[in-house]
Amino acid sequence: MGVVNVTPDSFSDGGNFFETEAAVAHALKLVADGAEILDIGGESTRPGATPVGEEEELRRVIPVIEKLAPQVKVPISIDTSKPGVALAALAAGASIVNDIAAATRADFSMWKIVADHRAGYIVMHAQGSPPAMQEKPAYRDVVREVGGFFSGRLGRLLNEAGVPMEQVVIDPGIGFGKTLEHNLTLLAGLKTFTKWRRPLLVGVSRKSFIGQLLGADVENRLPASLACAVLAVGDGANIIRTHDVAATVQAVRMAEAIYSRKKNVD
Ligand code: 7PJ
Repeated sequence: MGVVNVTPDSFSDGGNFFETEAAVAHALKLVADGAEILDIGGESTRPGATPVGEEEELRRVIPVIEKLAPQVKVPISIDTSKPGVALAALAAGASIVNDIAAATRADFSMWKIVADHRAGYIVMHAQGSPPAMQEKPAYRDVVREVGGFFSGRLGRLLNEAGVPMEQVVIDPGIGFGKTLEHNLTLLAGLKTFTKWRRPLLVGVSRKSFIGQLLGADVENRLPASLACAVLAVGDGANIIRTHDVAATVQAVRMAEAIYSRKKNVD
């Protein structure tokens, strides 16, 4: 899954022609590099980031999805916490909702939209919401608690909103309300999350826990991101969310070739 950020700080300073064109061009490059899903996001979820209003988020992402959808065969996911943005994105040609606020969602409107559109739905774990989530993350047993969240949520999606399991991807939400120790423990325990028999998504690309462990700044985290991706695939991850598609595809393809032979000899 290739990341396409449509935020003014990554391109120009308004939801204008150039910003849209740059995002579309970037997305097409990611597909050429081997991305099999495009994740379009218009709101930064970095810890401490200021939230973006719905109107502004729509202005950023919808023109990109409208332009991109007719040009690509890969599914487009919308990275959003807002039901209104998800709805407009599905109408514009997206087919997956990447719900980064799945854990704190109180109302059912997002799930109803997913059910009505028969869209894919990424249920990502988080403790708290982006502005404050890194202030004091706390778990007794992070792998158990994230697993408990998936169990509860898959049941509610089906029973309360009519979203069948087949539409759902699970994601432990690396970096979302987690300390360095929590992130490493989740990655070490990833195999546990294969028991739901749903595709497992992992997003580690350039994240700050890599900087915390290794002291690498954000431009120099690719080797560690690839190490995480390779290990995650070995433990059953099916989708790797990344900014660096070409490098990640190469690392993951090599890992898969070796892992698949390992299974044959056990
Ligand atoms: C994730 C995401 C992730 C899913 C971001 C960043 C933060 N969506 N959106 N999983 N991370 N599903 O890329 O640093 O891990 S934004």
